[in-house]
Amino acid sequence: MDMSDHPHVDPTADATRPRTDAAWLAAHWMPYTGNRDFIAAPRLLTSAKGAYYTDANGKQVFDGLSGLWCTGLGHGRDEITRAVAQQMATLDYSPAFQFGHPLSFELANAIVERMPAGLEHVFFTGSGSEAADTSLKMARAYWRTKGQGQKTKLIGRVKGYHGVNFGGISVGGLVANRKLFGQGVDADHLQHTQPPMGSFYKGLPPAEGNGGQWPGAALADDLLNLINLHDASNIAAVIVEPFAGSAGVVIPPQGYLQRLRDICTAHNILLIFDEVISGFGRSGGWTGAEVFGVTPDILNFAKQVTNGTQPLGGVVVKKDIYDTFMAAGGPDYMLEFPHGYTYSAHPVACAAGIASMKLLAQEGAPQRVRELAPYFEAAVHSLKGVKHVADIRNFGLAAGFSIDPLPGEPAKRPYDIAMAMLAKGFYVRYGGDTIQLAPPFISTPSEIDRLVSALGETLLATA
Ligand code: PXG
Ligand code: PLP
Repeated sequence: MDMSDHPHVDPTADATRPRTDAAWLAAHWMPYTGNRDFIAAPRLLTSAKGAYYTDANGKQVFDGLSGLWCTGLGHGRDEITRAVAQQMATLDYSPAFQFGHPLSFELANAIVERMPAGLEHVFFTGSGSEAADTSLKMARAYWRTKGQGQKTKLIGRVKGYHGVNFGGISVGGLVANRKLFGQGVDADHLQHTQPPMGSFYKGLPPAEGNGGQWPGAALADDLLNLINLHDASNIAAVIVEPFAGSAGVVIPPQGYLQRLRDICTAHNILLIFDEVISGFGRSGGWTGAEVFGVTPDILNFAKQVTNGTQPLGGVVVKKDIYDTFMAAGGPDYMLEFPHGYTYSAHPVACAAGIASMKLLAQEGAPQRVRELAPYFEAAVHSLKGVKHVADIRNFGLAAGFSIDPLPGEPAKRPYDIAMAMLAKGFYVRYGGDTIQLAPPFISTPSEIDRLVSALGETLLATA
């Protein structure tokens, strides 16, 4: 068959440079991407080392978001590369159901060791979205197993992000992620905790707010309103991010998470922390739970667990939850939880996870973040008062900037800013009316300075 006039075959292609013609690029429908814009001006990264990418033109780009919040140790870490290569050559796959391999147990124990006391059993998934839906199904099944099958309603939070599967978007509170998709899973939402524009709080907003203008920790009492409305006998779980990443880095007021914990405990509702971004270093501890001093019943992770090198996520549960399923499992040959993925605890992903967890510990990554965080906080807040900056929020090595919207086009200016930053050699995240920074844990103070001053210059130059 002659393929020479097929649009996907280009006989004139230069093998030394990636193809970028529209017909070629359109074959991949890219996720969360303006595909038409990308095809018109492709942004192709071809290699990465440490805190920098190299793009298809050979230009160095600082990784101002650690990939998508997942490569805190920097790129191209030899220990992870070797572990993955060796695992590929030794056991590239083994059936996830009814069989095991030693690495998943090693990784599960390494994770449990880093969890707050009480979270003892890890269920592996392939991503954060799968972790979210797994945790929600676990919560419902837990109550049904205990004879309280009417406890099905799930409570999320406005501005929450829990991935893109049906459970996750139902509890999620970013409307753009939900509005195209119709009926989801039965859920309701707490108010968000984002302070009014112009608050410029550093770290956690105060418990009692700003002269009474801002309710602070009392926002958690919104859960009592939802309990009044739905009754706790119908509610399975509350799921929140300790601090919200995707929404533009939204930090809980002091005391907020503890108050949610207390209300959940008093009303027999499970509390789920989605730590896909806050976990394994970004918050300045192994978990946000540890840093905020509040332990959930279920904790979700992904991203940083493999330093982004392999898709892997999971759900860690309290002993009581695991024991409840085991006790209700029927005869021993029966399975206790009819759920799992072909790639749950994939051996190669587990190898990457074990190597990453070791590196995080060896390099004291959570502590390094804790030490760097005040410097980062001072740097990002130095942009207070700069053109277009409506608010700045930060925690650990994460910061969100709210950008004054262009009339009718709230997402346009952040896009323009991110593109101008890229032209200067800095990758930053734009989403909604925000710009987000999450530099690698290995960043130096001078790299943080360069990133923030480039952002300052870009803001001044943006229309
Ligand atoms: N929960 C939380 C809290 C997340 O942040 C997910 C679940 C879903 O994980 P997966 O692995 O299915 O993508 C996430 C992911 C961004 C951005 O720039 C955030 C995420 C993913 C991609 C981009 O805000 N969060
Ligand atoms: N769809 C079909 C037809 C399948 O056979 C399977 C798994 O066997 C799935 C979806 C689920 O895939 P995964 O386990 O990778 O989530």
